[in-house]
Amino acid sequence: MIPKSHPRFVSLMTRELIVEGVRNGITSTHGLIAQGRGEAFDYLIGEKSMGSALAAEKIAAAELLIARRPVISVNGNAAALVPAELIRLGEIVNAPLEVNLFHRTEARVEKIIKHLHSLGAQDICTKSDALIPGIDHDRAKVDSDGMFSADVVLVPLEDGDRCKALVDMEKTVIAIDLNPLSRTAQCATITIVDNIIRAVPNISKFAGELKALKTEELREIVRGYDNKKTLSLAIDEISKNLDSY
Ligand code: PTJ
Repeated sequence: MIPKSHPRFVSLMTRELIVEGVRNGITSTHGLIAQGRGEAFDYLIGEKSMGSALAAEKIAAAELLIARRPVISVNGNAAALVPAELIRLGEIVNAPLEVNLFHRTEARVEKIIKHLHSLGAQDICTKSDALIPGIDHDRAKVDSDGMFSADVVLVPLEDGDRCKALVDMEKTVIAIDLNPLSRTAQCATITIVDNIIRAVPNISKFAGELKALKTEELREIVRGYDNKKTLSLAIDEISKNLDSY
């Protein structure tokens, strides 16, 4: 039992969720390594949402609201860390969830779908009847009515190859990745350099605030968005944070 007074309470509890995810067969063992890598970047970031991340989260919310067919991709780490928050975001922006795994096994897909249903998810794309072009074997499997035909896809902790393949399909790809240098971060349309545990509630908050706007007003918000600039601002903010030590 980790006491709330522990200075690293949030970080340690997040680890617990990932470990529990692995124990329950939801998260892949590779997810532990991914989390460790993410933690290292979060440490450099200062474990808070940077200004550049908040700006990207607002743009992401607007894009999800503008979308005709938005889809939220859920992998084993996301399902362990923020399942209820992803369901809530899906409800706010009217986007189904779709379980999409890098280390895919049908057993894990089923367990994650069951887990999401048990938390109240109503709208989950469950078919795997289409393939993302250019990606080999199981990692390419998607739902023809879900990610395959989506115009905007939110991909937390995505693999670089698949991120690029989704961009090549001319989708707007919103990535959440604590590493601003990763291939995913570099190739996504919108990169949110933030921890998924902060990013998803932030996007929901912005989406709630923007929901009443007309589509043209939302388009005005996203107009001129420059992802290279966002990434460079994120790196600047990390450097400044390091300079303060
Ligand atoms: O459940 P699966 O099979 O789909 O597998 C999921 C993982 C995450 C294991 C898989 O996609 C993978 O191996 O990812 P990578 O290539 O290790 O990339 C994970 C990226 O996410 C890295 O750039 C990490 O810095 C970042 N990351 C890790 N934890 C977090 C994070 N970004 C945001 N929030 C986190 N909590």
